[in-house]
Amino acid sequence: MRLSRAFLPTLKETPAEAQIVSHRLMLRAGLVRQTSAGIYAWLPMGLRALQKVGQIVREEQDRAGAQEILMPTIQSAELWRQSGRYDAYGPEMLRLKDRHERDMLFGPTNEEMVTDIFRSYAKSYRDLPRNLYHIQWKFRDEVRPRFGVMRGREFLMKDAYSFDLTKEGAEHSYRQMFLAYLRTFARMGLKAIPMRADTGPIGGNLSHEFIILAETGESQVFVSRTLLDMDPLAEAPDYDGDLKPLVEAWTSHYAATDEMHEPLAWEKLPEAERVSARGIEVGHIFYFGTKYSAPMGLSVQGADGQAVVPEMGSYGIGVSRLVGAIIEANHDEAGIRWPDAVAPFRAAVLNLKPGDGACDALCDKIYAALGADAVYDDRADRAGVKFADADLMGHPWQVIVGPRGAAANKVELKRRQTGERHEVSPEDALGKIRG
Ligand code: P5A
Repeated sequence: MRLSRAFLPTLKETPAEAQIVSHRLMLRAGLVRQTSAGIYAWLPMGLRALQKVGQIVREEQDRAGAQEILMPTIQSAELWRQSGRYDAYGPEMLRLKDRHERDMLFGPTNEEMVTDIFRSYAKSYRDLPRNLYHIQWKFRDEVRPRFGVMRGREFLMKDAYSFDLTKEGAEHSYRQMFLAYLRTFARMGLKAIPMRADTGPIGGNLSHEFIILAETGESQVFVSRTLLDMDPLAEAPDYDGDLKPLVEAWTSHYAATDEMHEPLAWEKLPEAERVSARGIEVGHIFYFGTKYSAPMGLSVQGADGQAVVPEMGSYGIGVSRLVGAIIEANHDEAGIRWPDAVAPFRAAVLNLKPGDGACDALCDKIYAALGADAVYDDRADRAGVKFADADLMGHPWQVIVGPRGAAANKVELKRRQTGERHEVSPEDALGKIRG
Protein backbone atom coordinates (compact mmCIF):
# COMPACT_ATOMS: atom_id res chain seq x y z
CA MET A 1 0.00 0.00 0.00
CA ARG A 2 1.56 3.27 -1.16
CA LEU A 3 0.70 6.04 1.28
CA SER A 4 0.54 8.55 -1.58
CA ARG A 5 -2.50 6.65 -2.92
CA ALA A 6 -3.89 5.03 0.21
CA PHE A 7 -6.83 6.02 2.37
CA LEU A 8 -4.98 5.84 5.66
CA PRO A 9 -5.98 9.13 7.29
CA THR A 10 -4.37 10.27 10.55
CA LEU A 11 -5.41 13.10 12.86
CA LYS A 12 -2.91 15.53 14.38
CA GLU A 13 -5.18 16.71 17.16
CA THR A 14 -6.27 14.47 19.98
CA PRO A 15 -10.04 14.08 19.67
CA ALA A 16 -11.68 15.66 22.70
CA GLU A 17 -14.36 13.00 23.14
CA ALA A 18 -11.91 10.13 23.64
CA GLN A 19 -11.31 9.41 27.32
CA ILE A 20 -8.94 6.46 27.12
CA VAL A 21 -5.71 6.05 25.23
CA SER A 22 -6.80 3.22 22.94
CA HIS A 23 -9.81 5.21 21.78
CA ARG A 24 -7.66 8.29 21.16
CA LEU A 25 -5.12 6.27 19.20
CA MET A 26 -7.76 4.46 17.17
CA LEU A 27 -9.15 7.81 16.06
CA ARG A 28 -5.78 9.48 15.56
CA ALA A 29 -4.29 6.57 13.59
CA GLY A 30 -7.39 6.41 11.42
CA LEU A 31 -8.62 2.95 12.42
CA VAL A 32 -12.26 3.85 12.95
CA ARG A 33 -14.68 6.69 12.49
CA GLN A 34 -17.71 7.10 14.75
CA THR A 35 -20.89 7.40 12.69
CA SER A 36 -23.43 7.50 15.58
CA ALA A 37 -23.07 7.04 19.34
CA GLY A 38 -21.40 3.67 19.85
CA ILE A 39 -21.42 2.83 16.13
CA TYR A 40 -18.25 2.84 14.06
CA ALA A 41 -17.09 2.59 10.48
CA TRP A 42 -13.88 0.59 10.18
CA LEU A 43 -11.32 2.29 7.93
CA PRO A 44 -8.66 0.28 6.06
CA MET A 45 -6.12 0.19 8.88
CA GLY A 46 -8.69 -0.73 11.51
CA LEU A 47 -10.36 -3.28 9.29
CA ARG A 48 -7.07 -5.09 8.74
CA ALA A 49 -6.51 -5.33 12.50
CA LEU A 50 -10.09 -6.50 13.01
CA GLN A 51 -9.63 -9.17 10.35
CA LYS A 52 -6.35 -10.39 11.86
CA VAL A 53 -7.96 -10.67 15.28
CA GLY A 54 -10.96 -12.44 13.75
CA GLN A 55 -8.72 -14.88 11.89
CA ILE A 56 -6.86 -15.92 15.06
CA VAL A 57 -10.19 -16.44 16.80
CA ARG A 58 -11.42 -18.51 13.83
CA GLU A 59 -8.30 -20.71 13.67
CA GLU A 60 -8.48 -21.52 17.37
CA GLN A 61 -12.22 -22.27 17.24
CA ASP A 62 -11.65 -24.59 14.29
CA ARG A 63 -8.75 -26.25 16.04
CA ALA A 64 -10.96 -26.89 19.08
CA GLY A 65 -13.47 -28.68 16.84
CA ALA A 66 -16.10 -25.95 16.46
CA GLN A 67 -17.60 -25.35 13.01
CA GLU A 68 -18.19 -21.96 11.48
CA ILE A 69 -21.59 -20.85 10.23
CA LEU A 70 -23.02 -17.38 9.63
CA MET A 71 -26.36 -16.43 11.11
CA PRO A 72 -28.11 -13.18 10.21
CA THR A 73 -28.07 -10.00 12.27
CA ILE A 74 -31.84 -9.55 12.04
CA GLN A 75 -33.95 -12.05 13.95
CA SER A 76 -37.61 -12.75 14.39
CA ALA A 77 -39.11 -11.93 17.81
CA GLU A 78 -40.99 -15.23 17.60
CA LEU A 79 -37.94 -17.28 18.62
CA TRP A 80 -37.30 -15.05 21.59
CA ARG A 81 -40.90 -15.47 22.71
CA GLN A 82 -40.33 -19.23 22.71
CA SER A 83 -37.38 -18.93 25.09
CA GLY A 84 -39.13 -16.31 27.19
CA ARG A 85 -36.37 -13.75 26.67
CA TYR A 86 -38.25 -11.33 24.39
CA ASP A 87 -39.85 -9.48 27.27
CA ALA A 88 -37.06 -10.14 29.73
CA TYR A 89 -34.26 -8.62 27.63
CA GLY A 90 -35.31 -5.03 28.16
CA PRO A 91 -34.28 -1.77 26.47
CA GLU A 92 -30.85 -3.04 25.40
CA MET A 93 -32.58 -4.89 22.59
CA LEU A 94 -33.11 -2.92 19.39
CA ARG A 95 -36.63 -3.83 18.30
CA LEU A 96 -37.87 -3.31 14.75
CA LYS A 97 -41.02 -3.93 12.75
CA ASP A 98 -40.99 -5.06 9.14
CA ARG A 99 -43.53 -3.81 6.55
CA HIS A 100 -45.98 -6.51 7.64
CA GLU A 101 -45.84 -5.19 11.20
CA ARG A 102 -43.99 -8.31 12.32
CA ASP A 103 -41.75 -7.89 15.35
CA MET A 104 -38.09 -8.24 14.47
CA LEU A 105 -34.90 -7.40 16.32
CA PHE A 106 -31.22 -6.78 15.69
CA GLY A 107 -29.60 -9.72 17.48
CA PRO A 108 -27.73 -8.97 20.71
CA THR A 109 -26.74 -12.69 20.85
CA ASN A 110 -27.86 -15.92 19.12
CA GLU A 111 -28.80 -18.64 21.63
CA GLU A 112 -32.38 -18.81 20.32
CA MET A 113 -31.50 -18.78 16.66
CA VAL A 114 -28.83 -21.46 16.88
CA THR A 115 -31.14 -23.65 18.97
CA ASP A 116 -33.81 -23.27 16.29
CA ILE A 117 -31.36 -24.19 13.52
CA PHE A 118 -30.00 -27.16 15.44
CA ARG A 119 -33.42 -28.55 16.35
CA SER A 120 -34.35 -28.68 12.66
CA TYR A 121 -31.59 -31.21 11.94
CA ALA A 122 -30.52 -33.01 15.11
CA LYS A 123 -32.64 -36.13 15.53
CA SER A 124 -30.55 -38.70 17.34
CA TYR A 125 -27.75 -39.03 19.87
CA ARG A 126 -25.39 -39.53 16.91
CA ASP A 127 -25.89 -35.88 15.96
CA LEU A 128 -24.21 -34.76 19.20
CA PRO A 129 -21.90 -33.37 20.47
CA ARG A 130 -21.61 -30.39 18.12
CA ASN A 131 -20.29 -26.87 18.47
CA LEU A 132 -21.30 -24.14 16.01
CA TYR A 133 -19.92 -20.63 15.95
CA HIS A 134 -20.09 -17.48 13.91
CA ILE A 135 -18.39 -14.10 13.83
CA GLN A 136 -21.15 -11.56 13.35
CA TRP A 137 -22.17 -8.03 14.29
CA LYS A 138 -24.36 -7.64 17.33
CA PHE A 139 -26.37 -4.69 18.56
CA ARG A 140 -26.97 -3.79 22.20
CA ASP A 141 -28.48 -0.42 22.93
CA GLU A 142 -26.10 0.22 25.82
CA VAL A 143 -27.11 3.03 28.19
CA ARG A 144 -23.59 4.37 28.14
CA PRO A 145 -21.65 3.45 25.02
CA ARG A 146 -18.10 4.62 25.68
CA PHE A 147 -14.40 4.10 25.19
CA GLY A 148 -14.85 3.73 21.45
CA VAL A 149 -15.10 0.13 20.28
CA MET A 150 -14.64 -1.15 23.83
CA ARG A 151 -18.27 -0.59 24.70
CA GLY A 152 -20.03 -0.01 21.44
CA ARG A 153 -23.67 -0.40 20.58
CA GLU A 154 -22.82 -2.26 17.39
CA PHE A 155 -19.89 -4.63 17.88
CA LEU A 156 -18.36 -7.74 16.38
CA MET A 157 -18.60 -10.89 18.45
CA LYS A 158 -17.51 -14.46 17.98
CA ASP A 159 -20.19 -16.59 19.55
CA ALA A 160 -20.05 -20.36 19.76
CA TYR A 161 -22.78 -22.71 20.97
CA SER A 162 -22.28 -26.28 22.15
CA PHE A 163 -24.83 -29.11 22.23
CA ASP A 164 -24.19 -32.22 24.32
CA LEU A 165 -26.15 -35.27 25.46
CA THR A 166 -25.02 -35.16 29.06
CA LYS A 167 -23.89 -32.73 31.71
CA GLU A 168 -20.42 -34.36 31.66
CA GLY A 169 -20.26 -33.89 27.90
CA ALA A 170 -21.27 -30.25 28.24
CA GLU A 171 -18.56 -29.71 30.85
CA HIS A 172 -16.03 -31.15 28.43
CA SER A 173 -17.23 -28.77 25.71
CA TYR A 174 -16.91 -25.91 28.19
CA ARG A 175 -13.33 -26.92 28.95
CA GLN A 176 -12.50 -27.17 25.25
CA MET A 177 -13.57 -23.56 24.81
CA PHE A 178 -11.72 -22.61 27.99
CA LEU A 179 -8.50 -23.99 26.48
CA ALA A 180 -9.22 -22.44 23.08
CA TYR A 181 -9.60 -19.05 24.78
CA LEU A 182 -6.29 -19.35 26.63
CA ARG A 183 -4.62 -20.05 23.29
CA THR A 184 -6.50 -17.39 21.35
CA PHE A 185 -5.61 -14.50 23.65
CA ALA A 186 -2.01 -15.66 24.12
CA ARG A 187 -1.53 -15.63 20.34
CA MET A 188 -2.56 -11.97 20.36
CA GLY A 189 0.08 -11.21 22.96
CA LEU A 190 -2.50 -10.75 25.72
CA LYS A 191 -2.56 -12.17 29.20
CA ALA A 192 -6.26 -12.92 29.67
CA ILE A 193 -7.16 -14.51 32.98
CA PRO A 194 -10.29 -16.63 33.43
CA MET A 195 -12.37 -15.39 36.38
CA ARG A 196 -15.57 -16.64 37.97
CA ALA A 197 -18.34 -14.47 36.62
CA ASP A 198 -21.99 -13.65 36.87
CA THR A 199 -24.23 -15.01 34.09
CA GLY A 200 -26.55 -12.00 33.62
CA PRO A 201 -29.17 -12.22 30.85
CA ILE A 202 -27.55 -15.29 29.23
CA GLY A 203 -28.26 -17.39 32.33
CA GLY A 204 -26.88 -20.63 33.76
CA ASN A 205 -24.74 -21.35 36.78
CA LEU A 206 -21.20 -21.87 35.49
CA SER A 207 -19.43 -19.00 33.84
CA HIS A 208 -15.99 -17.46 33.38
CA GLU A 209 -14.99 -14.11 32.02
CA PHE A 210 -11.56 -13.79 30.39
CA ILE A 211 -10.11 -10.54 31.58
CA ILE A 212 -6.97 -8.59 30.80
CA LEU A 213 -5.76 -6.21 33.47
CA ALA A 214 -5.79 -2.53 32.48
CA GLU A 215 -6.24 0.61 34.53
CA THR A 216 -8.98 1.83 32.24
CA GLY A 217 -10.90 -1.46 32.39
CA GLU A 218 -14.59 -1.30 33.25
CA SER A 219 -14.62 -4.29 35.61
CA GLN A 220 -13.25 -4.45 39.13
CA VAL A 221 -11.52 -7.81 39.58
CA PHE A 222 -9.82 -9.78 42.32
CA VAL A 223 -7.11 -12.16 41.23
CA SER A 224 -4.44 -14.31 42.77
CA ARG A 225 -0.93 -13.24 41.74
CA THR A 226 -0.04 -16.84 40.85
CA LEU A 227 -2.39 -16.65 37.90
CA LEU A 228 -0.62 -13.61 36.49
CA ASP A 229 2.53 -15.72 36.11
CA MET A 230 0.87 -18.83 34.74
CA ASP A 231 1.70 -19.80 31.16
CA PRO A 232 -1.45 -20.14 29.04
CA LEU A 233 0.48 -21.99 26.36
CA ALA A 234 1.90 -24.62 28.71
CA GLU A 235 1.61 -28.17 27.46
CA ALA A 236 -2.08 -29.01 27.32
CA PRO A 237 -3.69 -32.30 26.41
CA ASP A 238 -5.32 -32.77 23.06
CA TYR A 239 -8.87 -31.36 22.81
CA ASP A 240 -10.28 -34.89 23.08
CA GLY A 241 -8.19 -35.67 26.16
CA ASP A 242 -9.04 -35.01 29.80
CA LEU A 243 -9.01 -31.22 30.13
CA LYS A 244 -10.19 -31.19 33.74
CA PRO A 245 -6.71 -30.94 35.32
CA LEU A 246 -5.76 -28.04 33.05
CA VAL A 247 -8.91 -26.09 33.86
CA GLU A 248 -8.61 -26.84 37.54
CA ALA A 249 -5.02 -25.56 37.51
CA TRP A 250 -6.54 -22.19 36.60
CA THR A 251 -9.77 -22.28 38.54
CA SER A 252 -8.33 -23.53 41.85
CA HIS A 253 -6.74 -20.11 42.40
CA TYR A 254 -8.84 -17.15 43.41
CA ALA A 255 -10.01 -15.03 40.48
CA ALA A 256 -13.40 -13.33 40.46
CA THR A 257 -15.21 -10.36 39.04
CA ASP A 258 -16.84 -7.87 41.39
CA GLU A 259 -20.25 -9.60 41.27
CA MET A 260 -18.77 -12.97 42.29
CA HIS A 261 -16.27 -11.66 44.79
CA GLU A 262 -16.21 -13.36 48.22
CA PRO A 263 -14.42 -11.06 50.64
CA LEU A 264 -14.11 -13.73 53.34
CA ALA A 265 -12.28 -16.21 51.09
CA TRP A 266 -10.22 -13.39 49.61
CA GLU A 267 -8.97 -12.15 52.95
CA LYS A 268 -7.68 -15.60 53.83
CA LEU A 269 -5.11 -15.33 51.03
CA PRO A 270 -1.64 -14.03 51.90
CA GLU A 271 -1.36 -10.30 51.29
CA ALA A 272 1.27 -10.77 48.56
CA GLU A 273 -1.08 -13.02 46.57
CA ARG A 274 -3.94 -10.51 46.43
CA VAL A 275 -4.18 -8.35 43.35
CA SER A 276 -7.24 -6.18 43.06
CA ALA A 277 -7.29 -4.33 39.79
CA ARG A 278 -9.33 -3.08 36.87
CA GLY A 279 -9.84 -5.30 33.86
CA ILE A 280 -11.26 -5.51 30.34
CA GLU A 281 -13.55 -8.45 29.62
CA VAL A 282 -12.49 -9.86 26.25
CA GLY A 283 -14.35 -13.17 26.45
CA HIS A 284 -17.16 -14.79 28.40
CA ILE A 285 -18.20 -18.42 28.49
CA PHE A 286 -21.38 -19.95 29.89
CA TYR A 287 -22.78 -23.37 30.69
CA PHE A 288 -26.55 -23.12 31.04
CA GLY A 289 -27.83 -26.67 30.60
CA THR A 290 -31.31 -26.85 29.11
CA LYS A 291 -32.28 -23.20 29.60
CA TYR A 292 -32.96 -22.77 25.85
CA SER A 293 -33.26 -26.36 24.61
CA ALA A 294 -36.11 -27.25 27.01
CA PRO A 295 -38.53 -24.35 26.34
CA MET A 296 -37.72 -24.36 22.63
CA GLY A 297 -38.44 -28.08 22.30
CA LEU A 298 -35.01 -29.26 21.16
CA SER A 299 -34.79 -32.97 21.87
CA VAL A 300 -33.10 -35.96 20.26
CA GLN A 301 -33.52 -39.70 20.55
CA GLY A 302 -30.98 -41.20 22.96
CA ALA A 303 -29.15 -44.52 22.43
CA ASP A 304 -31.82 -46.22 24.56
CA GLY A 305 -34.66 -44.77 22.49
CA GLN A 306 -35.66 -42.24 25.16
CA ALA A 307 -35.88 -38.52 24.34
CA VAL A 308 -32.92 -36.43 25.53
CA VAL A 309 -32.94 -32.66 25.91
CA PRO A 310 -29.43 -31.43 24.98
CA GLU A 311 -27.24 -29.57 27.44
CA MET A 312 -25.92 -26.30 26.05
CA GLY A 313 -23.29 -23.67 26.58
CA SER A 314 -22.36 -20.45 24.79
CA TYR A 315 -18.98 -18.84 24.37
CA GLY A 316 -18.36 -15.23 23.38
CA ILE A 317 -15.31 -13.22 22.34
CA GLY A 318 -15.47 -9.48 21.78
CA VAL A 319 -13.63 -9.31 18.46
CA SER A 320 -14.00 -5.54 17.93
CA ARG A 321 -13.40 -4.85 21.62
CA LEU A 322 -10.14 -6.80 21.35
CA VAL A 323 -8.73 -4.31 18.86
CA GLY A 324 -9.13 -1.60 21.51
CA ALA A 325 -7.89 -3.87 24.29
CA ILE A 326 -4.76 -4.82 22.35
CA ILE A 327 -3.94 -1.14 21.84
CA GLU A 328 -4.65 -0.42 25.51
CA ALA A 329 -1.99 -3.04 26.32
CA ASN A 330 0.47 -2.05 23.56
CA HIS A 331 1.23 1.65 23.11
CA ASP A 332 3.55 4.46 24.16
CA GLU A 333 3.43 8.27 23.93
CA ALA A 334 4.13 8.14 20.19
CA GLY A 335 1.36 5.73 19.27
CA ILE A 336 0.38 2.10 18.82
CA ARG A 337 2.87 -0.75 19.15
CA TRP A 338 1.12 -3.62 17.38
CA PRO A 339 2.07 -7.15 18.41
CA ASP A 340 3.24 -8.95 15.24
CA ALA A 341 0.29 -11.35 15.16
CA VAL A 342 -2.39 -8.68 14.79
CA ALA A 343 -0.56 -5.77 13.14
CA PRO A 344 -2.54 -4.38 10.19
CA PHE A 345 0.74 -4.20 8.27
CA ARG A 346 3.89 -5.99 9.29
CA ALA A 347 6.26 -3.29 8.07
CA ALA A 348 6.49 0.24 6.71
CA VAL A 349 9.10 1.36 4.21
CA LEU A 350 9.96 5.02 4.80
CA ASN A 351 11.43 6.81 1.81
CA LEU A 352 13.09 9.87 3.33
CA LYS A 353 13.80 11.47 -0.06
CA PRO A 354 11.32 10.60 -2.79
CA GLY A 355 12.72 11.68 -6.14
CA ASP A 356 16.25 10.63 -5.19
CA GLY A 357 17.13 7.87 -7.66
CA ALA A 358 18.93 5.58 -5.21
CA CYS A 359 16.25 5.99 -2.49
CA ASP A 360 13.41 5.31 -4.91
CA ALA A 361 15.08 2.25 -6.43
CA LEU A 362 15.93 0.70 -3.06
CA CYS A 363 12.49 1.41 -1.60
CA ASP A 364 10.78 -0.08 -4.66
CA LYS A 365 12.88 -3.21 -4.32
CA ILE A 366 12.20 -3.65 -0.60
CA TYR A 367 8.51 -2.84 -0.94
CA ALA A 368 8.11 -5.35 -3.77
CA ALA A 369 9.86 -8.02 -1.71
CA LEU A 370 7.64 -7.39 1.34
CA GLY A 371 4.40 -7.66 -0.63
CA ALA A 372 0.90 -6.85 0.55
CA ASP A 373 1.73 -6.85 4.25
CA ALA A 374 3.69 -3.59 3.97
CA VAL A 375 2.99 0.10 3.56
CA TYR A 376 5.30 2.29 1.56
CA ASP A 377 5.56 5.91 2.68
CA ASP A 378 6.40 7.48 -0.68
CA ARG A 379 4.71 10.82 0.16
CA ALA A 380 6.48 14.09 -0.50
CA ASP A 381 6.52 14.93 3.22
CA ARG A 382 9.29 15.78 5.65
CA ALA A 383 11.10 12.89 7.33
CA GLY A 384 9.71 13.99 10.71
CA VAL A 385 6.13 13.55 9.51
CA LYS A 386 6.93 10.06 8.24
CA PHE A 387 8.57 9.02 11.50
CA ALA A 388 5.66 10.37 13.51
CA ASP A 389 3.02 8.66 11.35
CA ALA A 390 4.86 5.34 11.32
CA ASP A 391 5.15 5.41 15.11
CA LEU A 392 1.51 6.43 15.48
CA MET A 393 0.29 3.63 13.19
CA GLY A 394 2.57 1.27 15.06
CA HIS A 395 3.86 -1.10 12.37
CA PRO A 396 6.12 -3.66 14.10
CA TRP A 397 8.99 -2.94 11.69
CA GLN A 398 10.12 0.24 9.94
CA VAL A 399 12.64 0.18 7.10
CA ILE A 400 14.05 3.67 6.88
CA VAL A 401 15.73 4.57 3.61
CA GLY A 402 17.70 7.83 3.28
CA PRO A 403 19.94 9.06 0.48
CA ARG A 404 23.24 8.42 2.31
CA GLY A 405 22.32 4.87 3.25
CA ALA A 406 20.82 4.09 -0.12
CA ALA A 407 24.05 5.11 -1.87
CA ALA A 408 25.89 2.55 0.29
CA ASN A 409 23.10 -0.06 -0.03
CA LYS A 410 22.17 0.26 3.65
CA VAL A 411 18.89 0.86 5.45
CA GLU A 412 17.94 1.51 9.01
CA LEU A 413 15.70 -1.14 10.57
CA LYS A 414 13.58 -0.06 13.53
CA ARG A 415 11.64 -2.37 15.83
CA ARG A 416 8.58 -0.49 17.11
CA GLN A 417 8.08 -2.59 20.27
CA THR A 418 11.55 -1.82 21.64
CA GLY A 419 12.60 1.29 19.72
CA GLU A 420 15.84 -0.46 18.70
CA ARG A 421 17.37 0.74 15.41
CA HIS A 422 20.19 -0.84 13.44
CA GLU A 423 21.86 -0.08 10.16
CA VAL A 424 21.71 -3.25 8.07
CA SER A 425 21.78 -4.43 4.47
CA PRO A 426 18.40 -4.58 2.71
CA GLU A 427 18.66 -8.39 2.65
CA ASP A 428 19.20 -8.58 6.40
CA ALA A 429 16.25 -6.24 6.95
CA LEU A 430 14.01 -8.47 4.85
CA GLY A 431 15.25 -11.56 6.67
CA LYS A 432 14.48 -10.06 10.07
CA ILE A 433 11.03 -8.83 9.05
CA ARG A 434 10.08 -12.20 7.62
CA GLY A 435 11.15 -13.77 10.92
C1 P5A B 1 -21.77 -15.76 24.86
C2 P5A B 1 -21.81 -15.85 23.38
C3 P5A B 1 -22.80 -13.52 25.38
O1 P5A B 1 -23.45 -12.74 24.71
N1 P5A B 1 -23.92 -15.30 24.18
C4 P5A B 1 -23.23 -15.70 22.98
C5 P5A B 1 -23.02 -15.03 25.25
N2 P5A B 1 -21.88 -13.14 26.26
S1 P5A B 1 -21.48 -11.62 26.61
O2 P5A B 1 -20.60 -11.66 27.71
O3 P5A B 1 -22.64 -10.84 26.78
O4 P5A B 1 -20.71 -11.05 25.37
C6 P5A B 1 -19.56 -11.73 24.87
C7 P5A B 1 -18.41 -10.78 24.68
O5 P5A B 1 -18.78 -9.73 23.78
C8 P5A B 1 -18.08 -8.55 24.12
N3 P5A B 1 -19.06 -7.44 24.32
C9 P5A B 1 -18.91 -6.21 23.79
N4 P5A B 1 -17.95 -5.67 23.02
C10 P5A B 1 -18.08 -4.38 22.65
N5 P5A B 1 -19.13 -3.61 23.01
C11 P5A B 1 -20.12 -4.11 23.78
N6 P5A B 1 -21.16 -3.35 24.11
C12 P5A B 1 -20.04 -5.47 24.21
N7 P5A B 1 -20.83 -6.28 24.97
C13 P5A B 1 -20.20 -7.47 25.01
C14 P5A B 1 -17.32 -8.81 25.40
O6 P5A B 1 -15.96 -9.09 25.08
C15 P5A B 1 -17.99 -10.06 25.94
O7 P5A B 1 -17.10 -10.87 26.70
